Amino acid sequence: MAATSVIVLDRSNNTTCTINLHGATVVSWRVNNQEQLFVSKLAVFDGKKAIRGGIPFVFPQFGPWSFGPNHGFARIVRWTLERGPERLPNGDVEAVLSLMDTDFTRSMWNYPFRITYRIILREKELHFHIGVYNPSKELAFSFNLLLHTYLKVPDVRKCQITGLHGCTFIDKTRDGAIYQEGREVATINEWTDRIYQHTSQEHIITNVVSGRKMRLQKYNFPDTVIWNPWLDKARETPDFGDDEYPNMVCVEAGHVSSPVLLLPGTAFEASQILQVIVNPKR
Ligand code: TA6
Repeated sequence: MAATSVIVLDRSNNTTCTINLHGATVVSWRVNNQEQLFVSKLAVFDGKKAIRGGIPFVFPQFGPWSFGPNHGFARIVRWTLERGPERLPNGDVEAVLSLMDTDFTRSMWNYPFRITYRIILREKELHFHIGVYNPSKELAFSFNLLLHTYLKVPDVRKCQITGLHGCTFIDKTRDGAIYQEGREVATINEWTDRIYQHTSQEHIITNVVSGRKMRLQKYNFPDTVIWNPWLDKARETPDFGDDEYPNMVCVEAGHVSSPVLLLPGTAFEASQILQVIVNPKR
């Protein structure tokens, strides 16, 4: 019997987080039974490709890669459950996942590495702590790292995203041309695929599920990717329903516009916190 691929963190009060070991993909985060993440109805769970939605783990490459698949291999390999799910004294529930190099990964990227990925489910928050370690004694390596977060929204055209004003961004819908964000809050009314550089440590996304706001805080993730395929790209994507683009927005914390250089024997750490803002005043 195949070992389980799905880990459920249950904090009671209908607050749960479900993680698929394929790609360490968080596939569900329910707060008082309200799903916060978008997963396409056409998502594939055959272990052959990335799950279309939730929060896939992007490493060692963001975007096209001459050595392997788009967005690297971490989101299409099976991770290990190191610890948990475990209830902490304060009621939070945590699990620790890990990934290390294998023949498969070394066939594309010939470096030893260790990743630990700690996920903590709090009352209205989901915390992500990532450690990338270079166990080599002589080889340094460089990598991108990004959490490819698909937020579920009633209508993406009503969302406003803070924390991007004044930032330079690479616009992948305009052949990678570089612009500066002039708007106080960014909105999405067309195909959007932007790598914003040196963004604020905090973004607020309005009009997520139940019309609430989502706070995204990030540490050691200097960049933020904003993506919505809109209709034409959705039509071109087999595991994305043609009618689904209004109900999602990707706000992706990452270290992508420049690679992380990891010297032998050293580690890199980065974190993200997602928080459902219940009190609209905050
Ligand atoms: O994060 C945005 C992006 O880089 C878009 O260009 C789009 O390709 C998206 O990732 C999804 O990529 P995927 O390989 O999962 O289809």
